[in-house]
Amino acid sequence: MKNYDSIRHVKGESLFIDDLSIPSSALYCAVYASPIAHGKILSINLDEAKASEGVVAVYTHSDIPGENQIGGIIQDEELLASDHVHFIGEPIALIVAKTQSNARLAAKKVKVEFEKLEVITDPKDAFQKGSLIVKEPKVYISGNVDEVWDKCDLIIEDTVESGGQEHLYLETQSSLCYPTEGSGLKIISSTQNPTAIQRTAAKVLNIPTNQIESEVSRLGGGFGGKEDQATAWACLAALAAYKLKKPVKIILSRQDDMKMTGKRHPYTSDYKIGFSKEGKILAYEVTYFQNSGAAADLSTAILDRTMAHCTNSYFVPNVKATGWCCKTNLPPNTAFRGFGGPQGMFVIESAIHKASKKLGMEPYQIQAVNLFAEGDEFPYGQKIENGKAKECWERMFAKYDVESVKREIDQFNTSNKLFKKGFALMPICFGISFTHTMLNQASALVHVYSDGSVGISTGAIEMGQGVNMKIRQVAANIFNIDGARIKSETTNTTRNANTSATAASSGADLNGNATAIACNAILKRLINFYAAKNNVTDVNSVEIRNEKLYVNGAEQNYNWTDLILNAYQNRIDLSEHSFYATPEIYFDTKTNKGKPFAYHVYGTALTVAKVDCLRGTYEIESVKIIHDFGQSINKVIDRSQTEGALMQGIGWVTLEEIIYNVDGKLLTDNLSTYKVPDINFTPKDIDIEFLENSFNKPGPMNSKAIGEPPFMYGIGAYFALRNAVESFKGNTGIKYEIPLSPERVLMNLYEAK
Ligand code: MTE
Ligand code: LUZ
Ligand code: MOS
Repeated sequence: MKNYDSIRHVKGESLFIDDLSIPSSALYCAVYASPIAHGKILSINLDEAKASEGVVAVYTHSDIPGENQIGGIIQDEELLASDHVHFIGEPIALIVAKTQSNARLAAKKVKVEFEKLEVITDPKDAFQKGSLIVKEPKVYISGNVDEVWDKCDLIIEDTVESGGQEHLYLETQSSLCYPTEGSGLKIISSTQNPTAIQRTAAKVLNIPTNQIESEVSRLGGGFGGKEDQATAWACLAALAAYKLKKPVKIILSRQDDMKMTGKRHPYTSDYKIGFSKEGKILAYEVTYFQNSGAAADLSTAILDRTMAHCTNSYFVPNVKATGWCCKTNLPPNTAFRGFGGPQGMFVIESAIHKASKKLGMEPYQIQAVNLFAEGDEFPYGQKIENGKAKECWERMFAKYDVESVKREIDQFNTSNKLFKKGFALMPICFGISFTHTMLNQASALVHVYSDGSVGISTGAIEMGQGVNMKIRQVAANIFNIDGARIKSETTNTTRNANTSATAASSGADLNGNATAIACNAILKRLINFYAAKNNVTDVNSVEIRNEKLYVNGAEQNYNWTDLILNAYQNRIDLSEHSFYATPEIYFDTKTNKGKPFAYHVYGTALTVAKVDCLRGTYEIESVKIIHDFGQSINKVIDRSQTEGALMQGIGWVTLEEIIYNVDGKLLTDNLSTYKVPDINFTPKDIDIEFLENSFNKPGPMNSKAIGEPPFMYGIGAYFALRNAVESFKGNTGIKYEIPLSPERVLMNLYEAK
C-alpha cells in the first residue's frame, strides 16, 4: 500500500498553503510587532503606514469586533496588544495590502511610543519577583521524602539547566482565509488544531462557531509549534478577511517566525536525591522553574507532563515534585515534541549521573536497579501494567554486551590522548494520552462511494508523521480491501467537529480507533445485507478477504465492488460517523492522582560519542535502540519517526542554543546563529530494534504511539558526550546544562586545565 504523502513530497506535488492558487483579489498581511520586551503603549501612529503603497487597511486592537483574546487554557493573551506589550514580537498592528512586500514595507512605517518597563528573561528571577502565570505551584507527592532522608547513604543536591528549542518546521506559520456567503469564513491554515482556530476566530469576530469552516490539508511540520501558536496568525487573516470581504493570506518570514513565536520551555530545576549504597533511589525532591514566557499558552499542561515524567523509567518510592510556571518577557513558550517530559527526565538523569561518582558505580548500574517493575506506582498513582522497561533494557544488554562496549571505550581512552569516547544508556518511559483527560476524544466520518472507493475524514492532521497512512491501513485492514481504494480527506471542522489537536503522539491512536469503529459499523451492515440477500443464516460465516467474499471459508464469485454497488442499490447506508473516547482514564487535579495515561511507551538507547579534544568538535558515533512499538502498523513510518525524533533530541542537547539578551531580544534568529543537526551530524550507525511480543490493546491494531517518545533517546547523547569530555579532564564537576554545544565542550575541556 502506497504512502501518497511521501511520494507527493519527493515529487514536489504536495500542496502547502503557499502553493494554493488564490484569486487575484487576494490581499496580504504583515504584522507590526513590539520592538521592546515589556512596556506600556503610549501612542500609536498609523498615518504613514496607511499612506504606504498598496495598503488597503491597518487594524489595531480597537478594530476587533469580538473579544481581543486568544489564550487557550488561560485567557491571558491578546490578539493585538491594547495597552501593554510583554515580549518582542507581540503583534500590535495588522497591515493589509495588495502585495506581500507592500504589507511588509508598510509595517515598518507604524510608529508607536512606549514607556519601557522592567524586562525579566530568567525563570528563577521571575519567581523571586512573584512574576508567575499561576500563583499556586503544582505539587506531585508520593510517599514522604522528609521521612527518608535520614535513611539514605548518599544525598546530593544540584541545579540543572535545560535550554529552549526552535521548532524549525519547514513551512512557517501561515493562513489563507476566504469570506463565504453571509458573514461566514473559510480559514485554511497550517495548524495542528483547526478547532482551536474555528473557536478562537469565532470569539474574536463575535460570530457563531458554525460560521467558520476551518480546514487543513497538511503541514510542512508542526512538532508542537502549531498546536496552539498557529491560532494567532489564522485569526489575524480572519479579521482582515471578515472586515474587507476579500481573501487574505498571511505567511511569516522565517526570521519573523523565529522571533515572534514561542519555543520549547527552558527550565531551571533544583533537586535533592537520596540513595542507598546499592544505588536504589529512596527519595527525590525536585522544583522546576519553567520559563513560560509572557503568556500561559500550553505551559500549565506542559508542566503537568514534566511532573508526570519526573522519575523517567524509575520507581522512586518517595517523591515530591513542585513546579512553577514563571512569567518572563519572552514569546510565550509552547508545545514541542515531548511536551515537558524531556525537561523533567533530564533532571533525574543528571542526578543519577552525578551520584554515580559518589557511589562508585556506573550510571547504568544505578539505572538498572531502579527500573520500573510490574505493579510499581508512578508518582501520580497509576500502576505499571504491561510494563516493558526491564524487557527493553535486558534486550539491549543481551544484544550488545554493554560491559565490553565499556571496556573498548576505556581502552580507546587510555591509548588516545586527544580523542576521547564516552557512552551512555538512556531508558525512556512516556505516557500516552493528553494529560487533560477531556481532550482524549476523536471522531471519524467514513464514506464508501458506489464504486467501492472510500473517503475518510478525521480530526487528525498530517504533518509528516504519517498519520493518514496509518489510518488508511486501519481501514484497509478492517474492510480487507486494497489500500489504493482509500483516500484520506482534508481535516475540516464541518466534517469533524470539536476535534482535539493532533498532539500528545495520540493522533493515530485516537483517530485510528475512531476510524476502526466507523469501518466496523459499515462492514457489519454490508455483511448483514449480504447474508440476508443470500439466505446465509450465520452472519459470522461471511467475510471479506482481499476484496473477495467468502461464506464458510468458500470463495464466492462476488467481490467488494459488487457488494458496494449492490448495497447502494438496495438503499443500505454506506457512510458512518463514529466517536472514540479513551476508556478508563481519569485524573484528579486536586490530588494529582489518577490514571491519566492509556498506556506507556518504553525503550532503551545506547549512545557512543567521540570528542576531538583539541578542537572541541565531536561526533555522535552510534545510537542503538530497543524500542517498544507494540505491533507496528507501519514499520517504515515508525522507524523514521524514531530516527527523526532521536535527531531532534540530539539537536536539543548538543547543538541548538537559543539566546535572548537581557533586553529580551532573540540573538539566534536565523540559521547562521541557530544550528540544527544536519545529515553530516547524524550518527553513521543508528540501529533500531522493534521489541518483540508487545501487544497494546488500547492502540489500533495493537500498535503504540510513536511521535514523541524517541525524542528522549537524544538525552543519552548529552551523557555520552559529557563522559567523553570528563575522561579528558578528569571529573571536575561540569555544570549540568543543555545544550552541551561545541563552544561549551571546548570550554569544559580546558576550563580547569
Ligand atoms: N513528524 C513529522 N515529520 N513532523 C511533525 O511535525 N510532530 C511530532 C511527531 N512527529 C511531527 C512528527 C509531534 S510533536 C507529535 S505530538 C506527533 O508527531 C503527532 O502526530 P501523531 O499523534 O499522529 O503521532
Ligand atoms: N498536548 C496537550 C500535548 O495538550 N496535552 C498533552 O498531554 C500533550 N502531551 C504531549 C504533547 N502535546
Ligand atoms: Mo506534539 S508536542 O504533542 O505536537
